[in-house]
Order: sequence, then C-alpha cells, then structure tokens
Amino acid sequence: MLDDTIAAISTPIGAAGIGIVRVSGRNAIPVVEKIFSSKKKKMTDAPSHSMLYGHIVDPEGKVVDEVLVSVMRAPHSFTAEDVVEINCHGGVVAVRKTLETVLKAGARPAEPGEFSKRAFLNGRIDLAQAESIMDLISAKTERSLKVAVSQLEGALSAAIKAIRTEILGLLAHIEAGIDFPEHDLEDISRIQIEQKTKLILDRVKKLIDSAGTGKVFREGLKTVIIGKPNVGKSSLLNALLKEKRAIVTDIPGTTRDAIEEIVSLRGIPLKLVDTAGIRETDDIVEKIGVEKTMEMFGEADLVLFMIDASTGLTADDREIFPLLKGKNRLLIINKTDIKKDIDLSEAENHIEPENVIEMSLFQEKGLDRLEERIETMVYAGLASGQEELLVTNIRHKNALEEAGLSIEEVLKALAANLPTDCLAIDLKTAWDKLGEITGETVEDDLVTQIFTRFCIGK
Ligand SMILES: Nc1nc2c(ncn2[C@@H]2O[C@H](COP(=O)(O)OP(=O)(O)OP(=O)(O)O)[C@@H](O)[C@H]2O)c(=O)[nH]1
Ligand SMILES: [Mg+2]
Repeated sequence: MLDDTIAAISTPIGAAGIGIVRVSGRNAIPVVEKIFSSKKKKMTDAPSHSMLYGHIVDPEGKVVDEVLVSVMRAPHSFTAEDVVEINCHGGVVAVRKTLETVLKAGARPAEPGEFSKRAFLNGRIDLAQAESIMDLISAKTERSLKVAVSQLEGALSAAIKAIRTEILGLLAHIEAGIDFPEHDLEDISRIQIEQKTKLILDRVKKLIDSAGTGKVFREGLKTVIIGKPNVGKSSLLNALLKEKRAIVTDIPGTTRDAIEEIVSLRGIPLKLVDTAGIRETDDIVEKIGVEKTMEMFGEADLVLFMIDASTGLTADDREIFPLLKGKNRLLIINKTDIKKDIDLSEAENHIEPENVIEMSLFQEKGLDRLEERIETMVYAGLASGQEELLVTNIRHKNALEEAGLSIEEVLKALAANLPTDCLAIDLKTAWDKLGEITGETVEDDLVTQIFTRFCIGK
C-alpha cells in the first residue's frame, strides 16, 4: 500500500489566492512530470526543496493552470516519501481540474489523513505526534496551539517513553529473579521494586490528572450562561466576545434560540452559549427556546448562573438552584450598579462564596474576577508549568488509565507477597498500554481508525 502514489487537494475548497494539490509516493515526481510543462527545467533534475514554474497540461495538450511546483525528496518531506506540491490558482475549478489531471497521470486519490499516516508508517513521527496535527489545525486559541505544537514536537511521547524505559528496567530486574527461581527475590529487592513501581504510578497519574485541562484546550470548555429573562445573559456574551453578537433589549424573553460562540478567555477556548431566559411561558417559540436551554445545560462543562441584583432572588431563580447540583458552576450577580446589597444567605446554601461573582456589565465590573475564577478552575490540580505536557486526547487518557490499573495490580501483588512472575505480567501489560499512545504497540485497525478522522489532504 505504501508503494503507490497518492494525491489530494490540501487547501480548503473555494475561491482563494492559491490552492495546493499534494502528491506523495515513490512515483510522485515522474507522475507530475508527465503533466508538467516548463520551458527551462525538468522536474526529475530538480534538487530537493526547490520550486519550478510552469503549466499543468492535460493529456489532450490543453493548459489546465499556470502553477508553481515544489519538489521535496525522500526522506526530507512531510511523509518521508517524495512529495510534490502543485500551487495552482485558487478556485474550485482550477484546483479540481489539476487534481484530476494528476490522477489520470497515475496517482490515486488519498484517503483522509493518509499523508499523516504515511509519515507515521515511515517512522518520521509517532502516533501521538500524528494525532497532534489535527489538534494543531483545529486549535482555537494561542494556548491550544502551544499545547498541540509541544505534542507535535514530542513532549508527550518523550514522557511516555521515559516511563516505558523505567518499566522495562523493572521487568529486567524481576525477570532475572524468574530465571533463577531458586533465589527468589530477596526482601530488600521487593522493597526496591515497590518503591520504583510507586514512582512510575505517580508519573502515570500526573499525566491522567492533566487530561481535564488538556481536553479543554483541545475541545474548548462548554460554558452555558443561564438565568431568568432580562438578567443580562446576552450582554455577558457580548462583553466576553467584545462584539455585539446577541440582541440585547430590556424586553424579557429577547433571546429565543441558543447562540454559541468561541471565545478566547486568557487563552482558554470557551464554547460560550447564551440561552433563552428560563421561565414558564405560553409563547410557543420561547417555550422551545427554554427546552433548548435545558438541553444545553445538560451538556455544559461549566454553568454561569446569572441573577439580577436589582430584583434580588426571585421565584424563577429559586427553581434553578436545584438544577446546579453536581455541576461546575459560578453564580453571577449582575446589575450591581443599580443595587448592591442583596441577601445571599440563601444562594450560599447552593454555591460556595468563592464562586459568587458580583458584576456590573454597565460599569464593566466583575469580568476580571470571572476570568480569574474560570482560569483557576481549568488549571485546578495541575502543577504550574505543566501546560507544555498535557494529555489532550481521550485515547491517550484511556491508555494511561489502563496502564495505571495494571501498575496498581503490581503493587497489590507485592503487598500480598505473590510470586514475582505475577508482577511481570502486569508490568508488561502497562508497558504495552503506554506503547499504544506512541503507536509502538498498536493494532493496525486502530491506526486506520485514528487516521480516518483526519481531513483529506492532511
Ligand atoms: N443596569 C444594568 N443593566 C444591565 C446590565 N447588564 C445588562 N443590562 C440591561 O439589562 C437588559 C437585559 O439584558 P440582556 O443582555 O438582553 O438580558 P438577557 O438575560 O439576555 O435577557 P433574555 O434574552 O430576555 O433572557 C438590557 O436592557 C441591558 O442593557 C448591568 O450591568 N446593569
Ligand atoms: Mg438574551
């Protein structure tokens, strides 16, 4: 399968300055050479990482497009194979037609993620690095990008490799004992094994703990603003977005449909949702809006419950309190410019004081505190400076958890004084599980599954 030459459009389809058709494989250069016409140079003579000017010409001799072609020779390319990238004039037709011509000349259409898959199969990057490419493409804030880049550069892979090396060392130690059963591991040795195993477990757990934060950077923190009508929910969305996205009026029931926007809050990507105010209503559109609010509420990672300082707690607010149970939530008391002192004793039965934020969107007060609280929540439990090493991918987290369980089994076996070959089996399982993250011990099916989630042309 690695023998054939693949091609795909690697830029988004639509009108643009340029569009790129990428070709990779053993015959990438001869295939493109067949349809490339240049007065001066031949592509087969071109050195690696050079560009040639010319035209793509179809088999009937008609010019398809004026192009610049870059040639990257194996192994110094994205896929570690010969790669040719044809820079066409952007525009749906020119790029499609160029791809068609390349396919006729002997390439086959690339599957989604197939270029990255080849980079993995050819050993240029490991699986965790390949997966970070998609994160990099979809990064919504600079911090998300930083996390993806450090994974692409191998930060996570290096951490996993280091843990695997430790496990291997332990295995060697134990297996030496297995080979000479008459000298069962002495007590002192068991203590050493236990200490080392605990250290390994600790490192695995730290990575698992980082996954909550990692998921936020990869997927965004779904943050839903709820409250009764007219408290200022849409005004908060607009303030955080720094644009007048949602309609704001003094008429209760203004927002009917949920509005979702990506906001970068101190670099943390929030999927911020403004919702229809929750109240009993006979208005059919508003009723559906309220149902949608409840749906959004169910999916929220964080709920911002807003109340109005000028009215104090009302019956509508009281109905919302029980819903907040078990949710990450902040209570926002808006419109403190009208009235400041409201009785919060009742609210404090439901929400911890540090999660109560006084706000006046009119006076732009309270937004800093809100940002600070959200930032603290996202980083909770994370060692400072660990941002470079976050587990962002659920597949990686699952593998780490399974490895962690096996390592715990080792500790249990040690405590129960079980024979040493039992320890070796669980350690080997942990070693395999960690290898799945970097792709060293992974099944082909899983590799295929991972890359089909990529986009075409990547
Ligand atoms: N005094 C004062 N008024 C505010 C403040 N924030 C918002 N408002 C006003 O409150 C009214 C309602 O604001 P919205 O943002 O539309 O409220 P909402 O919660 O989205 O309302 P619905 O969409 O109807 O549920 C508008 O007239 C705002 O200008 C504030 O901090 N102080
Ligand atoms: Mg609104």
